[in-house]
Parts: sequence; structure tokens; C-alpha cells
Amino acid sequence: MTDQNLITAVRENILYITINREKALNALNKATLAELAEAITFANTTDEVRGVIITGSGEKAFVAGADIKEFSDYTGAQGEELARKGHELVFNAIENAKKPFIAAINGFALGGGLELAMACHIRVAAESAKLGLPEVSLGLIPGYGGTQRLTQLVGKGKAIEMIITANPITAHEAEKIGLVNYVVPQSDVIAKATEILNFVKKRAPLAVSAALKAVVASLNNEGYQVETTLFGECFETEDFKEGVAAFVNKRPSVFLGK
Ligand code: CO8
Repeated sequence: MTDQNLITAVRENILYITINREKALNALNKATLAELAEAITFANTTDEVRGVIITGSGEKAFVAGADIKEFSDYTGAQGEELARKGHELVFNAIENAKKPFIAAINGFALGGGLELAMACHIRVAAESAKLGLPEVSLGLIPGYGGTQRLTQLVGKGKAIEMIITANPITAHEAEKIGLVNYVVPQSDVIAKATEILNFVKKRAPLAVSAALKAVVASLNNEGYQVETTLFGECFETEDFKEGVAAFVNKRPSVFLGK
């Protein structure tokens, strides 16, 4: 694997992936997504790997979203293409993987970061973690499956509230609504995720893969396509330009609804 933005290591049949862009709060730029895609393929095609744990470097963030600075001048078509590629190579690839993926959420999981965690099969969160989909503050909607997977995990009412208010929730709130499986002290997130995979490692590999495939099959629908199209359309709005400019210049945004 050609890691620059990831640190990867296989220990006792578990692939540990650490997203290593601490200064940008582990935001997902294109290079990081490409490396993630490579690591997912490696996990799927290497018998030695029985499960994968994804975490973020540092103590502040798991992943603070897609890299806003990278897509600030995108057109609708470019935004749609980015989302489509992300789905195919990373987010759906994780959900459809033959091995279980666990997100060890060590801090902020926002936007594309929460979407990455939700594409994983199980989530363990640090007590200090904050989880949310803040895209509408940028004039966007979640584009990496958030509208679909959050709804599947927590139900329509809570998903709509989180998406349209853009307000993050705490790890304990997330556990209460079924968004994360466990909340543990920050120093224990990797250990807890490892403990879960150690159980899985004792089970029949083909049966584990079949079970993952069967559960995921129950969730597929055309909503992902609708999300991708609408996500692209958001890039054509003045509000998107305003939202991103406000973030980059560290000032409040003034939306005009056009
Ligand atoms: N993208 C790029 N850079 C980021 C991001 C991001 N998502 N988040 C943080 N950073 C950078 C900051 O710009 C800052 O850089 P610099 O030091 O150069 O100014 C550095 O990380 C540290 O961040 P802050 O100074 O802002 O740290 P704070 O402790 O003050 O705040 C927050 C932490 C609350 C997490 C804040 O950084 C924040 O609000 N970040 C943005 C969160 C967000 O809006 N995420 C959603 C992004 S949109 C998205 O994910 C779309 C997904 C679908 C995409 C589909 C295809 C594109």
C-alpha cells in the first residue's frame, strides 16, 4: 500500500487504519480517499485480514468531514462525480466488504467523517466524541450516504433533526439513539474495537461474510442516487459559495436562499 495520509498495520489478523491528517482534523481529501480505497481492496483480498479498524490520528478528531478547501470551487457536475466516486471506491466498498469494519471514533465525526463511520459495520465512540452532519451549514447536503445511512441507523425523525439543524450530538446521545454501539473512555476505543473483532475472528469466515452481505442487502434502495443528484445540485447555489467562503474565512455565513 502507498500510504501518505494513512498509517496502516496488520496485527493479529486485524488491519488497523489511522487517518493521518491531524492538522486538518483528518479531513478526507482526494488523496486520502484513494489510499482508503486501496486499503479496502487490500483487506478484501488478503486472507490474513479478518477485520478492519478505522480511526483518526490525534485526540481531537476521527474525521472532521470531506476536505472543504478542496471542493470549494466545484461545479455541480464535479460535486456529483466526487460523491459518486466516493460511494463506489470507499463508502459502499466498506459497507459491501467481506470482512467487518469497525469505526473507532476518537473525536469529531462530522459530515463525511460520520458518513465514513456509518459505512462501517460497527461503531465504538470515545466519551468526548461529537457526531453530526453539518453540511447544510455549508449550503450542501450529506453526499457520502449520510441521508440514507443515518436514517437506517436512527430512524427518520432523529435523522431529519440532525441533518436539517446541522447540530452535532454527544457520544452518549449517539449511543442512546443507536448511532454508536459502545461509548468508552478515549484511551479504550481501539481496545474495545479489537475486543469485538477478536470474537468475530473465532467465527466461521465464510459465514461472517455471508451474514454481512445478507444484512446489507436488506438496506439497499435508490435513495443513494437521489442523494448524489441533489448533492451535485447544491454546488450550483449561491448559498454553497457563501457557506464555504464563511468557513474558510472563519466568519458566520449569511444565506440568501438562492
Ligand atoms: N475540511 C478542511 N479543513 C478542515 C475541515 C474540513 N472538513 N475541518 C477542519 N479543518 C481544518 C481547519 O480549517 C483548520 O485549519 P487551519 O489551522 O489551517 O485554519 C484546522 O482543521 C483546525 O480546525 P479549527 O481551527 O476549525 O478547529 P476548531 O477546534 O476551532 O473546530 C471543528 C473544530 C468544529 C471540527 C471545525 O473545524 C469545523 O467545523 N470543521 C468543519 C466541519 C464540517 O463542516 N464538516 C463537513 C464538511 S462537508 C462534508 O463532509 C461533505 C461530505 C460529503 C462530500 C461528498 C463529496 C464531496
